Amino acid sequence: MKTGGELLIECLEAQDVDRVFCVPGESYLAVLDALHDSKIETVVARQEGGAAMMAEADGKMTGRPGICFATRGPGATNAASGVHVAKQDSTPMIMFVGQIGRRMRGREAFQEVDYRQTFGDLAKWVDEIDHIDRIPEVISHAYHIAMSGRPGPVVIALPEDMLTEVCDVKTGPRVDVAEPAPTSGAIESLASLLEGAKNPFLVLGGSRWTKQAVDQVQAFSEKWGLPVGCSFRRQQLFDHLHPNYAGDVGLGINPALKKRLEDSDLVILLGARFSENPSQGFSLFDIPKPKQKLVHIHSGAEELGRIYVPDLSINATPGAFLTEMNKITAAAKAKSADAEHSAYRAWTDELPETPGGVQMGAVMSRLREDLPEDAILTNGAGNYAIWLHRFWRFRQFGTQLAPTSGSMGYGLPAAVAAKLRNPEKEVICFAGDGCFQMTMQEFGTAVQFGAKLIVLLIDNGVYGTIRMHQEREYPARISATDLQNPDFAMLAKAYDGYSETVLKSEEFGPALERARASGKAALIHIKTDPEAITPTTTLTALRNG
Ligand SMILES: Cc1ncc(C[n+]2csc(CCOP(=O)(O)OP(=O)(O)O)c2C)c(N)n1
Ligand SMILES: [Mg+2]
Repeated sequence: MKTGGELLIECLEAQDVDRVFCVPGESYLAVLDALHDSKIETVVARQEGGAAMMAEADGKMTGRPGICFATRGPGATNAASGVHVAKQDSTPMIMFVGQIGRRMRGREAFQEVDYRQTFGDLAKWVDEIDHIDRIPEVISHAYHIAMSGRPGPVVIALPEDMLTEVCDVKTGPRVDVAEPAPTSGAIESLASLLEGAKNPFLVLGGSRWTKQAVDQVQAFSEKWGLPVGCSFRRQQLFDHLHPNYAGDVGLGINPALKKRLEDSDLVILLGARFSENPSQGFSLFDIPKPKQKLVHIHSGAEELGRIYVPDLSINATPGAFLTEMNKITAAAKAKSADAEHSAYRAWTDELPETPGGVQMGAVMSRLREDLPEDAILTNGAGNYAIWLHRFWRFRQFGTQLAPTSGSMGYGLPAAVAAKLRNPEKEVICFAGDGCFQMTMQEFGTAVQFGAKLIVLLIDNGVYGTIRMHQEREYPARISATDLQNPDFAMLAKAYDGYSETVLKSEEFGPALERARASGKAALIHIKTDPEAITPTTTLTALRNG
C-alpha cells in the first residue's frame, strides 16, 4: 500500500523525471515526504515564480514537461508568472498545486482557490485529482496534453486528504506523444511553390525543435538557397554565421530585413506562430490573407490559419517536416542568400559607441571573443536584452533561454535550471537591475544547489524600457521609472557568490575571467549610463523628440 503522495512520485519516476522545482507548503507534505526517498532531485526555490520559471526552462531544454510544485493559494498565484511563460513559449510543463481537503471545498477555506477558473486562460489544461486511484491516469493525460500538438503548461491540483489516503495502484507507462508528419502531397506542393518562387524566405520559431531538426533545417535552406530568419527569441534555431542567416525577426528588426520580408513572394513559417513581436505588431503581413504566398508548418493543427490564412498548411513537427522535405531533390538551382546575410552582418558586425564609462559594445565584443559556442545565454525583459539579441552570435541549438512573453525576472531562474541540466557548459544570465530584482532571491537557490552560473547585471538605475517609452510619449515627465538600487556585488557576496563591480569597459574582460575561474556562482555588477538607453539613441535625444 502507498499514499497518494508516494503514488504520484512513482508516476513521475515512471516518466523519467529526475528533478523537480518547488517551494514547500503544508498542503502537499505527503508529496515532499515521498520525494525524501526518491532519486528525484528536489530543488527548493525561494519564490514560486522562480520555481515555475526554472521548471519552464527545464521543459524548454528537454522537450518533456518541466515539473514544479507549489502550495495552494498564494503559492499558486506566485507561480502563475512561470505558467504564463510556458503558455506563450509553447513549453511543456506541469505545475502541481496543493489543494484544501475535499470536504471543505466551496467554503473559501484557508488559501482555497478554484484552479480551473484561475488558470483557465493561462494553462492548456487544469484538473484536480479527487480519487487516489486516478493519479496514474491524470499524470498520463497531463503528459500527453503538455507535449502534444502545440505544447503548453498543465496545472494539476492535489487535495491534501487525497494525498494521504492509501491505495494499491500501479503507475502508467512513460508517455511519448505522436509526431504529426506531412503528407507526400503537401511536400510536393511546397516543392513546386519553391520552384516557382523568386524571393522565398524561411522564418523559424516555436517549440518541438531538436538538435537534429536544427541540423536538418540548415540542409533545407542550403538545398533551396533560402534566406533564414529566426522569430523573436528563437535565435538558437539557426547558426548566425551560416551564409543563409538573415537575422532575427523580432523587436527592433533590421529595417533591411523587414523590407526583404515584405518583398518576398513566398514566406515559409516553420514552427512559428508569427505572434505580435515577430509580425511587427501584426503589421508585416495582411490579416487574414497576406499578399505573399504563405506556407505554414506547425505541430498544432489549431494554429494553422488562426491569424494568417496560408496557401499551404502543413500539420507537422519541424523534425518530421524536415525529414520528408529533405528527401526531395530541388529541381531549381539553389538561389543565393548572400545579400540577406551581408545585410545581417552589416547590421551586427560593428558595435555602436554609447555614452558612459562602460560601453555595452565592448562587453559584447569581449563575450564574442571569450565565450565558447555552446555557452547558454538567458535573459528576461529590458533594453539591456537588445544587446544580446542583436549582437550575440547564436551558433547552436540549446544555447538560448528567453521568454517570448517578455517576462522580467526570467533570466536568473532559467540560468539555474540550465546550469543544473548542463553543469559542463557555461551559463550566462543577462539581467537588468529591474529584471534581476524580480527574482534575485534565486541566486540563493543557485548557490545552494551548486549552479555555478554567471550573472551579468546591467545596472542603469532605471526601468529602462519604460523610461524609453515615457520620454518618447511624455517627454521630461519621469514617473515611476527611477530605481534606487542596493550594492549588487555586496548582495552576491552575502549569498557566498563571487562578485565584482565594473565601472569602465576595460575592467569587464578581467572581471569575466576571474568570475569564470572563481568556481562559484558569480555576479558581475556592470554600472551603465541610463543615457545609453539603446545601442543607437540616448534618453536626451528621445526627450528632445
Ligand atoms: C513581470 C514584468 N513586469 C513589468 C514588465 C514591463 N517592463 C518591461 S521592460 C521593463 C524595465 C526593465 O528594466 P531593467 O531590467 O532595469 O532593464 P533596462 O530596460 O533598464 O535595461 C519593465 C518594467 C514586464 N515586461 N514584465
Ligand atoms: Mg535598468
